[in-house]
Amino acid sequence: KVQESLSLDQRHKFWETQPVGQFKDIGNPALPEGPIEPPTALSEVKQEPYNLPNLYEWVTCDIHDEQMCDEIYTLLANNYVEDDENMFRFNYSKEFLRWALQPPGYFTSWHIGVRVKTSKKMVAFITGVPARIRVRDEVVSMAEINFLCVHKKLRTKRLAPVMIKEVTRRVHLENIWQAAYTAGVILPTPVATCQYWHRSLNPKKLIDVGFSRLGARMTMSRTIKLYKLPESTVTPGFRKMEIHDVPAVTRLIRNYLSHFIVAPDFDENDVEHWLLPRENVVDSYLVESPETHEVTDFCSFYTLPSSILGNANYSNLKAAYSFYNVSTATPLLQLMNDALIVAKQKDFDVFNALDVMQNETFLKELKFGPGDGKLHYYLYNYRVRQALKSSELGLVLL
Ligand code: NHW
Repeated sequence: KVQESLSLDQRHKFWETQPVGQFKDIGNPALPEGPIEPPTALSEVKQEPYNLPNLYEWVTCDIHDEQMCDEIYTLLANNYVEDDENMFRFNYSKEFLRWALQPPGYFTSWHIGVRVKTSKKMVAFITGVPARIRVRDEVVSMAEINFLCVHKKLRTKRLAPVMIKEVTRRVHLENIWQAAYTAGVILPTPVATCQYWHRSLNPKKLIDVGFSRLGARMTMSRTIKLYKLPESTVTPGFRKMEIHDVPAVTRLIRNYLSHFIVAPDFDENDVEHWLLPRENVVDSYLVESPETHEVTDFCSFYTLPSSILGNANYSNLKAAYSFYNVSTATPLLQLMNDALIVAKQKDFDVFNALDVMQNETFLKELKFGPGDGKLHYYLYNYRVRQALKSSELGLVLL
């Protein structure tokens, strides 16, 4: 709480210049919802890249290129997001990065690196991918911005604002004027603030590496028993999603997401890309009614391990992140319990979920515990009049 009020008075030299909701405008009823600035003519978009400090150069990253993919992977594995205590750091896999960066209609020009001119070492990165995102009843073409990273040795030199302006320029060149992104830090101005919840699958390891602690009056063996799950799933007709399920899953998801204020507008191509299972990247299951063969329910999670920093026994934490889930016939609680069971079978250590969509209805009952730290959702050049509740969000970014 203290942190939040501090941040509201802080000056944001860069963000104050950008078309985003400003702190001083919070709650001003005179400001309309929608784009903050109108699009400009494409001919008026700056044609040359922004200037970088002299030692550095821009590079457009072809993620198909194995060596390029290695360089990006290494930059992120060593310099991307850590928890507040610097005990864990996201370790996105190369297959994951290829998936995240190449959805239908992606632009290579939005995958932007910065190299040291002399050594060619990759020292910074930012990406965008195109998405149609609905806000209330408007479907808006946006860029989803992710993987902003500056090498640890180059921090606080105002490189991030240049990276953000450059990706903005390249998004504008494709005639797109809005963006969505999430961050753990407070910037002007969140459209919603969410919390992560964690469900232990391998409590002994989680405690050993300092991810969680033994509860009060708990022993290790009682804790292991508390989190024990059945060997196999319980819902009849629960199975892995296959390519022929794409039309049915698309219908199910579209209908479900229509209930939220901000949500992606998925078509069949998007569903095939984002939700068809990919080994070690994304897992999706559905319930096919044994009687009618109708697809009635769906659940999915993505694989995002974290490096464990400075533990003698373990170096990798295997985490599953809840993605999109829809229940129409199976209670959501039972569906998600089956998701936990398959995640356990696949040897994940922990199952994470945000309190978005209807997730609050199962978190406590399925023994998720609240995490520290928040995740804030932002829109660029799109004002929403009032901050949304996390349960009004139907969007999960990677
Ligand atoms: S959030 C993950 C961000 N990455 C990390 O946390 C990795 C570890 N940290 C770093 O690499 C998911 C650096 O600390 C970074 C900042 C690079 C974060 N978003 O260069 P300076 C995403 O990738 C502002 C936005 O000196 P630095 C989403 C900060 O408030 N802004 O800092 C990305 C300050 O501005 P202010 C952020 O520590 C969304 C300025 O940067 C930010 O060396 C991007 C300081 O720059 C963050 N996470 O580097 C926006 N963190 O005004 C997309 C700091 O306050 C917008 N800052 O003075 C849309 C663009 C497309 C529009 C299309 C129409």
